[in-house]
Amino acid sequence: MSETRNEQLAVLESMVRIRRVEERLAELFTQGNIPGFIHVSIGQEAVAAGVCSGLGPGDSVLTTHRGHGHAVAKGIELRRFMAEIYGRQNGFCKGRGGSMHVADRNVGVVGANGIVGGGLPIALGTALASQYRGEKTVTVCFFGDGASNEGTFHEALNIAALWSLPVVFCCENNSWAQFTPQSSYMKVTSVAQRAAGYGMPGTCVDGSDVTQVRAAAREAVERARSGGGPTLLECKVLRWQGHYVGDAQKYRAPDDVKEARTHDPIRSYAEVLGAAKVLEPGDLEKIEQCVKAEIDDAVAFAAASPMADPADLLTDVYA
Ligand SMILES: Cc1ncc(C[n+]2csc(CCOP(=O)(O)OP(=O)(O)O)c2C)c(N)n1
Repeated sequence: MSETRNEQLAVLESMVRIRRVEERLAELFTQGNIPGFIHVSIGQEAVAAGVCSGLGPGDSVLTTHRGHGHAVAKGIELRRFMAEIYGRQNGFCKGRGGSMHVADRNVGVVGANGIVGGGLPIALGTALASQYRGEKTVTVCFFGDGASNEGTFHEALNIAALWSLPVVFCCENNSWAQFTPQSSYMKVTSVAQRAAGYGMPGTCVDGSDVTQVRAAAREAVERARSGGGPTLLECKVLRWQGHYVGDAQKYRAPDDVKEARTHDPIRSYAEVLGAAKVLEPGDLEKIEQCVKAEIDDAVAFAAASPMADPADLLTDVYA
């Protein structure tokens, strides 16, 4: 499928926005401006940007504790996103959720989730609602390789296949679950292999290559949208940083970290677009400037917003 220059530049811009947002979050967290924990996806941006580039505003996304990139790529409003992470009243959850609980239903960000594997059953809910109403919208559920060992993963894939639900299960496999390497918690090396056990297609791509991610995601989204049921899409990525901001990764060989950082999805896509004369001199600088201005504005908004009020603790709760 041929695509326009603007579409390709938008994908590059999306990856740059994710990277710069997370770099800023890490900086603000280290300075003590942000409560709780922050998990960044630096180095993994091609998955969020690539998959979300094929979705429309009516499509839904579920994400994880490492979910800033997915929310940003889906178009979350940066001001309220930042205010939520700052713990401020203007945040999407009035500052009570923080980084692991951002959500913006206006753009289909159903929610991040601090419970590993927690998004999978919720994705069945949005996908079932879409199928029931005949809406032709798709749900993408992002999760990690660690989450693919939770019961929720197996239950969700089974029902999704059985009911042909319009969902794409996107496993962002960075080969670590906190401080444990993948080989210590699962026998198979590829999560996509597990698709066969549930009767759905499983695909595995290089998640550092946004072109590959986009092609595979497009096929999976089209299958879901046209009533063909779910797909398990595994994107193999490399984790540049620790599990959370502040984790020095002492449990990892320094060469492994060094090697991971040689796979830069932004640099490689910029090179591809440069060689094709899609990216012209000055384009990347313009993208950087525009993204910086958006982030500066969002941070200023968050910092000026009132703190979440402890007196509101019991409002908006069910029981
Ligand atoms: C149900 C549950 N078990 C354990 C944890 C603690 N925990 C937080 S993140 C994480 C690792 C998740 O690994 P993975 O799914 O591969 O995602 P990644 O962090 O690599 O993006 C664990 C075990 C949790 N939050 N929820």
